[in-house]
Amino acid sequence: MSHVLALSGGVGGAKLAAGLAAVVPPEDLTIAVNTGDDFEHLGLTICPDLDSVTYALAGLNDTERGWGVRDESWQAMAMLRELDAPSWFNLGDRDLGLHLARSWRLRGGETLSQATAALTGALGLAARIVPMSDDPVRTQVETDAGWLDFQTYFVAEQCRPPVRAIRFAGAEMARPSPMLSTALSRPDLAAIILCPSNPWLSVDPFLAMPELRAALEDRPVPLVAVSPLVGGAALKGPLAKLMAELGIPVTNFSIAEHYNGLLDHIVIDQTDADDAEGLRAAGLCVTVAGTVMRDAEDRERLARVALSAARIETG
Ligand code: FO1
Repeated sequence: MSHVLALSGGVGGAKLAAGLAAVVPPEDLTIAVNTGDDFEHLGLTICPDLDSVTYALAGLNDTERGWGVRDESWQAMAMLRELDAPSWFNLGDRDLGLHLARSWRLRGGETLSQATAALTGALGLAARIVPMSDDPVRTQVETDAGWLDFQTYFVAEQCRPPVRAIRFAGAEMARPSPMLSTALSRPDLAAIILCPSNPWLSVDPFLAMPELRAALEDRPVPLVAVSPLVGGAALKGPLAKLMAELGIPVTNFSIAEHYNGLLDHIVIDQTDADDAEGLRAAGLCVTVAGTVMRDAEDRERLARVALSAARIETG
């Protein structure tokens, strides 16, 4: 098989990334992950989306909660509360171990790419999971209370404040990570897949890096997006609320329009089959499929659908 590059955010994206990793040989797959949600907390560097993808591929993820490690214990959090230290961001004990190991590596001089390779390798993952950049990019949202860092908005404020605008601090100067750049320039690159992540919060941080946007615009291969909407709503997270607040209709047309000529093909859910005709009329190839991923079978099936949309045979 030729090389596949997937761009992913957290939870929804991580599910498709896990499906791709199950059907594409590890040497043929690069999964680049949003780092706009990353932040510094309690002296640690926390990379929620990299961790969601890592845990999903390692089978360690908590599928109920959607983030963090399953069968987690919370002793460190209990101690933090006792010590009157910040406890608004929940760090399970095993998860904390990962943040400690990453932060230790970064403080020792490794890049985020090197630290991520070491951590995913130690967890036994053969798949190439890479940060979108080794330079800091920080997603911030503008609310009535001013600009909020992403995790303050998402976790501390539970996405309650209406969002007026979004920015990606540092993106203008950020370069794609070495492994992402390598994947983009591979002569055997066959497809780029946008996982079903929030276009405004999880994919835009990638596109805000000028070098990456230009590389995607000049790509010689199909770009296939799997829509994060199901039945005109988002399965999880603030996508539908955010779109409404930004004055954008919560439809697949808005998603396609947002990517502004970048997409060749969009995979939409079967409950939105009526959108197919209009999307095709707008010049896109469309595949209608079940996009809800409840288990490994669903994840692999959707991965095969996305690959076949890019004309890659998985056997
Ligand atoms: N999301 C929450 O809603 N509450 C939390 O306390 C929380 C803790 C957390 C810890 C580690 C981690 O990797 C992710 C965590 N998330 C939490 C999810 C995180 O906020 C992500 O940004 C979302 O998954 C959006 O992609």
